[in-house]
Amino acid sequence: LPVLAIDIGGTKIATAEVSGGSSIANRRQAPTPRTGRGDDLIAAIAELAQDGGFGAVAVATTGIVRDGALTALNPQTLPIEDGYPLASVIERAFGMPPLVVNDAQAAAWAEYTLGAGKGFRNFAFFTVSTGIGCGLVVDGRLQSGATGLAGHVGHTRSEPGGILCGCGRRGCLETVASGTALARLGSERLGRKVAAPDVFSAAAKGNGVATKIIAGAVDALVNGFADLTASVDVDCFAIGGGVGLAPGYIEALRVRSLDLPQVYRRPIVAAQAGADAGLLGAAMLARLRI
Ligand code: BMX
Ligand code: ZN
Repeated sequence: LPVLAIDIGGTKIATAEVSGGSSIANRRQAPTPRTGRGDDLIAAIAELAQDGGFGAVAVATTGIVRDGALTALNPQTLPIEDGYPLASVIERAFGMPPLVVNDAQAAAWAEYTLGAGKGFRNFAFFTVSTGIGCGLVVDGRLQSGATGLAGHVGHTRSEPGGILCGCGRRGCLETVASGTALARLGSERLGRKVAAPDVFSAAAKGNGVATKIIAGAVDALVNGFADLTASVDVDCFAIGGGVGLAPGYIEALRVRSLDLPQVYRRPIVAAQAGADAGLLGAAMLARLRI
């Protein structure tokens, strides 16, 4: 029987049926209800997925997952009540206890097992989307940590004295380089309300302000990679997410990384499972658990 896989992001929710490890069918998606109420997420999922006929249910979600409960580290990325009992609510809706894992951790596992991270023992996957997520495989093991916080590199300090992040710290990488950050910086500096893709298209048309915003984000990310490499000696970085997979973005990261001292430089590649890595990784982890 296929696994029902659900990916809850800050911008969209996707569901799909995953069979035989990596084949995806009936992929559907809808905007994430950003109401702060967990039950609204469940209602959106129930609209997308039919119930029944599944061997397991797997959920990848933005935020910190601890014992099946979901808490936002940055409520601006996904507003949600603290400790929302996601696993038990999904179990009630779909009739079986789901596997629940952070979205970037799930995607890291998919990329490590069958995608861009294959063959590396220490591997990092970054999603640059609404927020900045990161999943880490260290010595062949996916890291989630005792409280689910492992890999939240989007909340390491990038800009001392920078703006307050939704997590409560100042100048987090996520405040500088996420899709949300690009939209905010773009709106402030371009003098009109823009979304992250508008900043990219302005830069593509030669707008200097937009080009500078993206360069700042790229620089912050590459230095985040260097910090992580200094911490756990990452062998390879794979990049996903709507911003991360924007045309030219990975090349910009590579070019900027050439300015780093050689010792910190690592391959930077595109995630192979693309936008489905979270769905696939969660499904794979659910199968491992069975
Ligand atoms: C945030 C954090 C991470 C998540 C990352 C990417 C929340 C709600 N989320 O740093 O757990 O992995 O964003 O999330 O605190 P996405 O929604 O952009 O995929
Ligand atoms: Zn933060």
